[in-house]
Amino acid sequence: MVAFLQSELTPAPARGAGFHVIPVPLERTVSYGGGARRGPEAILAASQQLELFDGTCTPALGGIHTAAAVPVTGDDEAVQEAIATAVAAALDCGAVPVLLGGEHSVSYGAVAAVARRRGGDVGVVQFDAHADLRDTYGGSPWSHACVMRRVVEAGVPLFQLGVRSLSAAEAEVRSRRRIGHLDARLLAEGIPEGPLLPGDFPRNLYLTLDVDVLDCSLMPATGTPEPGGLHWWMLLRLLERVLQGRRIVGFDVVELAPCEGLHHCDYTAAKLVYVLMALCVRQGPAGGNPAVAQARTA
Ligand SMILES: [Mn+2]
Repeated sequence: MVAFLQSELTPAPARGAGFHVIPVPLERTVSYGGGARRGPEAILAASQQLELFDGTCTPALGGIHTAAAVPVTGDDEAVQEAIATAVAAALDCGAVPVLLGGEHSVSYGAVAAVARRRGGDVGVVQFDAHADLRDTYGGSPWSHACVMRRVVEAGVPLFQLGVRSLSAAEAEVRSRRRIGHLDARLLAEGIPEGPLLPGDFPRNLYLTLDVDVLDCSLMPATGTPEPGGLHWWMLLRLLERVLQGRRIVGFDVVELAPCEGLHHCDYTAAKLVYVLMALCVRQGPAGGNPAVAQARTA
């Protein structure tokens, strides 16, 4: 596997890098189209085409280290623990962990590691077509369709954007657990005025971006595509609005299932990763890494 943006940069060593890119080629509980295990490799390959300057800053100057892919061969608990270990290693280096999925289940181990480190002072903001709040799916509690249920059960606050597909039981979980949300149907009318997150939502955010939050015309290369999704500038505006007064302490981009001939999807996912790195730089470093601050002024 090539390193993220290796075409433009000498890959940074783990210590001192502002970002640790962590590939997690997990594909275990596919419910419709397959291929998510090839997502990380496709994002890394497409990253070679990115422009270093994103129009506002040059996030790559913060130093990007691409870690070894997380082993995904053990049982579900072992895989989540391996993900948590890789994320903890990034946090130990003062870097922002950047996970490349793989199916959405990978977020759980990452959120667990970040929450452990932050003493629970972290909230998850999920961009997704689906609520992913099922108790079990296809017989597994570790299915991609259950990952946010596991997160809220761990006591981590959750806010959802772009959802347009959920079961009646998931809707009930949302209201019982008071999970905040801005669904795609409402966002189609425009982004509401005022703060998007509740005032008491944690200041430290872990962002999880399921690429199927994007409209399926823009992002057909995903396991469970849904019409009526977000378009590029809407997604970027939402990210900026959500981050006002808050900061990113880790993020993931998941569920890219590359399709032969649809290379714009791989590139869109890679660009999303880089846009999120730029937001980290603009909003302030997660781990206090001076390299990220340097990229802000460069
Ligand atoms: Mn999802």
